[in-house]
Amino acid sequence: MNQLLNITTSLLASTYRCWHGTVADKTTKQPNQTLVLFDQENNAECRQVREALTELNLDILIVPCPRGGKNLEALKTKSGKGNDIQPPVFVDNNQSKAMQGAKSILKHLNQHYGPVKASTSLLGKVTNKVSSTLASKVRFNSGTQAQPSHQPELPLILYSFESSPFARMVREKLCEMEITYILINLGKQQVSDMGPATMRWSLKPYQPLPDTKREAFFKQYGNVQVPFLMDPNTNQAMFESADIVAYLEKTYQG
Ligand SMILES: N[C@@H](CCC(=O)N[C@@H](CS)C(=O)NCC(=O)O)C(=O)O
Repeated sequence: MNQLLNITTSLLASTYRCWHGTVADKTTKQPNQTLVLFDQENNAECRQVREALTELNLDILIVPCPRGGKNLEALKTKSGKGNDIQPPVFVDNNQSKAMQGAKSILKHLNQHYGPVKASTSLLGKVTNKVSSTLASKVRFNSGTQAQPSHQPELPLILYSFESSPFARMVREKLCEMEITYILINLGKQQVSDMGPATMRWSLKPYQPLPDTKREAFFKQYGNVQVPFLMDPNTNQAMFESADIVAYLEKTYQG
């Protein structure tokens, strides 16, 4: 996709979702056992789960399950449910629970990790479904279908937050290539986190909230910007969505 169209449609996708998945809880809490999400980036229900994860400030291991890919087949076989199982599937070993579908997952997150905004009225539910489906359509369903790739040994690490138009492009590519990654959510926690890293909504020098993942990132890299990809297989780390996508294609395509 042409870069201007790519950015415009990704901005539109976040706008259709009213920028859910932008603001994160101010506390950093993480359960002992890694949470796991069998995910399809452009699936409307998966999007709702990832929005909640950003808002709860939780990190998660993402196993991308695009259509026509090996991961989806493995999920169908291992679960013994065949075509009855579809992403999102969420595994929480802290609670010895696994579940499928946004409704059950959001209920579980709400019960164990903090309040999750979920519409209860019929109108709210329909609007939610329609806006998430529109967000998928406007991206021409990127991040849906598997592409030929070979897998790294160790999961990659992606710093992101759900509504970031730039991080979305990287997540779509990771999904199409079925590359498992640790998603570190760096949602916004105060007004001065808003805007691009180069044009913040504050005139004061940027300072993240203390004792947050943002502060740890800032101390290490001197700024906070997503997407940021780390590949422990090659010891590469980089900012810039276009560079990350090019790196993934060069390193893992085919
Ligand atoms: N040119 C960069 C732009 C990245 C960017 O502006 N990211 C925004 C989020 S969409 C950001 O990091 N804002 C600063 C922040 O969240 O603190 C790219 O393509 O990756």
